[in-house]
Amino acid sequence: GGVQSAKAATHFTPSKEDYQKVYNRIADLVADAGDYDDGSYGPVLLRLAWHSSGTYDKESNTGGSNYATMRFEPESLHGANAGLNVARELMEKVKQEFPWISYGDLWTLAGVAAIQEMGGPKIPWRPGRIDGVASQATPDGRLPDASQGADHLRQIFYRMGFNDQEIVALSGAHALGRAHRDRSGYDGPWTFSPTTVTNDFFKLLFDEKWVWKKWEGPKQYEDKKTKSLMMLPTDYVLTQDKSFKKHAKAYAEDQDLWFKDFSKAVSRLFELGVPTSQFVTSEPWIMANVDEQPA
Ligand code: ZEM
Repeated sequence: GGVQSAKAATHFTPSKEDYQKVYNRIADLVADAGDYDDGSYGPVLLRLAWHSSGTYDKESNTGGSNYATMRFEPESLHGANAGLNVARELMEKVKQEFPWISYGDLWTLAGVAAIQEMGGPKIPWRPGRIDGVASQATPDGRLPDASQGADHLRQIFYRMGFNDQEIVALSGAHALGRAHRDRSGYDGPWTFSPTTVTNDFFKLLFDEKWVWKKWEGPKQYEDKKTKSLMMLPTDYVLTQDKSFKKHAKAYAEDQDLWFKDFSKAVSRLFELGVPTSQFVTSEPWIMANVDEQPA
């Protein structure tokens, strides 16, 4: 009736084109990283999107990407989120330019742009997350602990509603980026091309010989040959657990298969905790890469 239409008239309803503009702005920032890490903000943006989504608990239906509660203390100070201030501050610039977008939509769209612009598969995405309040923040301990084994991975990811195949598919994100001494305590990249999405994480897991790194830091593996790559205990376990290994091998042998499964799992990950009724479209969108658009 009248109330509804009056409301619609006074509110800006962004279209897919408006979200594409945000995507494009994020893509500019991803590429314009100067000397930061390996020359891209893509990996740290993907990590922000993942940590804002991976707090989901299906039993209590709390956590997930809906409210972007990592903006608030103490969640912003949780050990697992160390270093993500870099990504949040970067996205703050985009928020200034497009104040109508919610933080949850902004951060997950940044994850999508990061994957797509670094050469990964298309990640179906749709907007609808709303900004929450500090009391909706999740307790510490919901994100995985890299020092643990297969039981822990299952406990954490089953809680989000994922199965073994999806755990392995999602873990392939470690093709990207690196660990930082002053963030997690771990050190180094997983692959030789940390700003390109490839299935090299899986290939290297099986092709290289992994030995414990001899150092004062937390227990991590290094490749015996070059000593320049790393694996976390939770990464290496993907080659040890029978069920994980089956999927990891399949992804090592077939990048297309991994792209397909990774896309599906990430798309779901980014929607955890968002009520279906909040989404503006029932069919998720495929955002265009920068190089697919007219210059
Ligand atoms: Zn990560 N991850 N992750 N991850 N992750 C790190 C870095 C990155 C685990 C983990 O403890 C760590 C997923 C799953 C899991 C990325 C994406 C995704 C780091 C290093 C650690 C310790 C942080 C640092 O020092 O900066 C564990 C235990 C996981 C369980 C399977 C999933 C799922 C991801 C996305 C879908 C990315 C992109 C990075 C690199 C960040 C950067 O700054 O370069």
